[in-house]
Amino acid sequence: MDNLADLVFKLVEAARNHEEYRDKECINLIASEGLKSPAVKQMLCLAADLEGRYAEGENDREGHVKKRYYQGQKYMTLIENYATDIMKNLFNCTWGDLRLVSGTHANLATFKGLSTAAKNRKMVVTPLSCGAHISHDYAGLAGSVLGLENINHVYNFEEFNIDPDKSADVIRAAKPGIVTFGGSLFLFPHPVKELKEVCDEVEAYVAYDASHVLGLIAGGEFQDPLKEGADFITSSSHKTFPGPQGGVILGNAKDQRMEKAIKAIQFAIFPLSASNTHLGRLPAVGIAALEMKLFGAELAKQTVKNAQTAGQYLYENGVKVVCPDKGFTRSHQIAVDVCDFGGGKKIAQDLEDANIILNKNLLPYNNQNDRDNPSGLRIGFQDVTRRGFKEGDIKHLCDLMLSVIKGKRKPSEVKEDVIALKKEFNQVKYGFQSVEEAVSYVSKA
Ligand code: DSN
Repeated sequence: MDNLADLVFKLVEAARNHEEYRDKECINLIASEGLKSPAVKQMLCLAADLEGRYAEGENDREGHVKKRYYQGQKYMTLIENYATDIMKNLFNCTWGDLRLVSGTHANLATFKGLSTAAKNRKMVVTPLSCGAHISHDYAGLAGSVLGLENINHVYNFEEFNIDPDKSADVIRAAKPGIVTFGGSLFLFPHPVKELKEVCDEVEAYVAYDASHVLGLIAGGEFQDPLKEGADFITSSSHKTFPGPQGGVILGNAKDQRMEKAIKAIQFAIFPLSASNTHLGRLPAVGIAALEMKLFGAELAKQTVKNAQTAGQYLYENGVKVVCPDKGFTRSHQIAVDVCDFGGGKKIAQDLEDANIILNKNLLPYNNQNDRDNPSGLRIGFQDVTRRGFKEGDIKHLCDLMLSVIKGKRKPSEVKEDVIALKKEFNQVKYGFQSVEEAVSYVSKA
């Protein structure tokens, strides 16, 4: 091992190099990463003291601070209440909780809370192989941490979606306490409204993991799960919703059934799964929510348009993009099968060598034991869209990708073009350049 001085030197150098590499020289197509505006980044810096403080205790039925166990909280309480109210306003609901440090934490608290509020510990979920997040699965926190009994929705491989009729039969037979929707490979809205009646019939709580699509929901470009009948949204705050890394749970405290569940979820947050809740990110969440309120519709529309444009263009140029008959996607992502070109692992690496960053992905019909070499790629367009890419720019980017995928050019040559393209899109759009600009905008509105 290096001596301490060398380690520190290398650590600082790696951190600097990372900023240059990923922020300035690479094009980011990882579907789970968001792009924060300068105002959101500035707000994070302005909240530097808050980042080191402690707050723990109980919240009330509006998601406001009820009790804290430390002194010195007077502004921290206001900050938490205001940020929560801004998110409630954006998603048109009466209760929210921002104390979660990630989307997985939001799922942990929600599934734990609902498993005590619900009549049993059975949970119907999307199969992991079909795009559910690992936290929904028996192999992840739902099964291995919380000991919930998982039963799978029936998934239609051709539609890339849950089969509503067959899943209704599964729910009717299993009579679960919880039904979940949403996930990580998430191309089309899930059948929430179609399955709401049967969930009510068996008295199941409905939780919808919106981590990937929260920004699209805010922009009105994807199904609104609460309107369609979900009881709770669980989400991270840093994917298509371009805030700082964190988590959120949203719902409506509209009756005794919901109040019982909210109380159980709040208990699952504190004291069960969080002590300090990392408040330094909360002012920045509020700024990101304001940006989504003002610019979210335009951003979400262009994001989906860009994803569909890429789907169409790659497909027309000989790459198997899934679901051509369905317009490829209604979200920020597309899924591509590159088995004809060497598989997901090889192509993701070749593209990384060309400074185009995305992830290999198992597709539902792949051998699920061969996680290292799936045939798929998952490609997300939320980052490039926020940098200002329109349809023509997306086609240009696809041309660069195609030249690598088809082996027509060396990745190291394409890399120079990628760095040049990235330089043309070095500003963040659909947001504010500073906190002052955000404040002055709302005060004039
Ligand atoms: N695993 C992440 C994703 O890429 O979808 C979500 O936590």
